[in-house]
Amino acid sequence: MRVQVAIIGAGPAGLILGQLLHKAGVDTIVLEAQTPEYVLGRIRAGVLEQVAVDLLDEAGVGARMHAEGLPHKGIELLIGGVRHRIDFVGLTGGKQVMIYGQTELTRDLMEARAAAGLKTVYEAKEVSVHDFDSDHPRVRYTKDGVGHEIECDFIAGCDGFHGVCRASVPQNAIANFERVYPFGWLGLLSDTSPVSEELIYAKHERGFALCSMRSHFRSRYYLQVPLTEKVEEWSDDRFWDELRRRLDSQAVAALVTGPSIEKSIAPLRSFVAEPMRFGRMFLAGDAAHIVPPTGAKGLNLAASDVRYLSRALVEFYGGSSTGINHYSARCLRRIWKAERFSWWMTNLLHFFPDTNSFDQKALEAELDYVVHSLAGRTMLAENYVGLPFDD
Ligand code: FAS
Ligand code: PHB
Repeated sequence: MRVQVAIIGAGPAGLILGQLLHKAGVDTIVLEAQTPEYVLGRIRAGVLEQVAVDLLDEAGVGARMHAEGLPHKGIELLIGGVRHRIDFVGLTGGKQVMIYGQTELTRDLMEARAAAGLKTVYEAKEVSVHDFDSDHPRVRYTKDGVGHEIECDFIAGCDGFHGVCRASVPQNAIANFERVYPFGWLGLLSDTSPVSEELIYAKHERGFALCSMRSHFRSRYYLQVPLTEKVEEWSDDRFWDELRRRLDSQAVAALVTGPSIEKSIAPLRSFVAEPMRFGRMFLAGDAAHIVPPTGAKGLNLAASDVRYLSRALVEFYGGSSTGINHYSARCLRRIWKAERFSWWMTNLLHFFPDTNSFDQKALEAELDYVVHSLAGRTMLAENYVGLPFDD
């Protein structure tokens, strides 16, 4: 089989790329290790930057997002029991974010790809990538025990942090930058009305908490927990009790509890692999970088990479290699700004058990400065809503 671009991974990065290339007449195949149900069952991101919203519109999959998504004009920081609103619209000249779950976004993309009759192989096993340092890369996989080989012009490694593409790059050709945090996020999804109109990021001596949502009827909550915690040790009641301890009386009074429909613990990590291009193979999304979810950047960075990559590949087929030659540098400049913001938000809002007392006090002073300074609130707001592209 031959295609122009073989996309590994049917998460947001792979599916958005597939849609954008399809609209430009570039033929693709998507190879996904899991079933569609498994991919949709992973509860992940909830916040879309305007650039991601625009890209989904460009990909032709924005209708349900605009119908069901919730535009948000700010967030609240709850620090020492005091709320500080970060007014996105006022601080960024009108920018805002869209609350729309990654699960729904992925469902929309899956349906659009199927409706267009584009080839996607789910449960593709033993995927391997070959000769990406030549002009004739190939991808191999098995499906139902039958081996297949795909000849292509390019391989898009959209296969996430544990994927095969980055792992196939020789060690001496890639540099990894990483920070692992000494805690995780215990997340709970419930069909209950959200505790507030906007997201609440709470810093508490017992640990960080986040009150988010997916709609007016479905809420998403997170608690910072030690890495030693096991999700099976957290009953719903224990979760709700701990969340109440970290919120103010206004939120506690408004909290509607109910049975969890999903509960999981995610580790927190900052990670970047450089470069993101290896001959005819490009990494995009979590395959190349990971951020702690504190800044709500993971999915948005995947969209950002794919915006650059789709344009570069279309340019190549139009006769210019400028885009593919600049892909890695352009992505990394934006990625590192989002990595810095996510690392900064994580340091400011979490309780670090082993941080020395001076550093802890300095972080508290920094947060106090940020929420009481126009410059500090503006910096937070313009990074949270998403920095402009410097195309
Ligand atoms: P993904 O990991 O979503 O997709 C990669 C796909 O490749 C997967 O479907 C995988 O099955 C497939 N794959 C892997 N190896 C393969 C192989 N060898 N062959 C074929 N297919 C293969 N971001 C936020 O903004 N907010 C959040 O709250 C948030 N929470 C998260 C919680 C968790 C537990 C995780 C892991 C991530 C979270 N993220 C969050 C980040 C997340 O949203 C990612 O940024 C987003 O999924 C990135 O999309 P992709 O790059 O497409 O990677
Ligand atoms: C979510 O709703 O899942 C969410 C929102 C904001 C974050 C992280 C996760 O910073």
